[in-house]
Amino acid sequence: MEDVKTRPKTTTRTKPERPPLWKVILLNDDFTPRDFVVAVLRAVFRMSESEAMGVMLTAHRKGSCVIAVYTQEVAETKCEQANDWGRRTGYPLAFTTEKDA
Ligand code: TYC
Repeated sequence: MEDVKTRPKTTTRTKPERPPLWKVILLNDDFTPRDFVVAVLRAVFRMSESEAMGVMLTAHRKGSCVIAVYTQEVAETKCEQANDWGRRTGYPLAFTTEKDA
């Protein structure tokens, strides 16, 4: 019985790294109708009417507005979808992505 060896438990746990986040940014322009910007924000970014209105007005007044942060792939996909809406209608509506600090 004295010979029974127990192995010390040496499990090392490494915390999974959080994936870096990317911002999706709405850029102002002088031509896209406000209602259209709101409609795109609602459809692509699932915003309520009042959220979309707030974001649109911030971009309109300040030149740009951060909409949300996602993992890089989601940010890029949403940004592309939103830019497609503008392209299809001929408005210069533009969204861009940027790595979060
Ligand atoms: N500035 C546009 C106008 O006056 C409206 C607008 C707001 C366009 C925000 C783009 O990201 C934007 N019709």
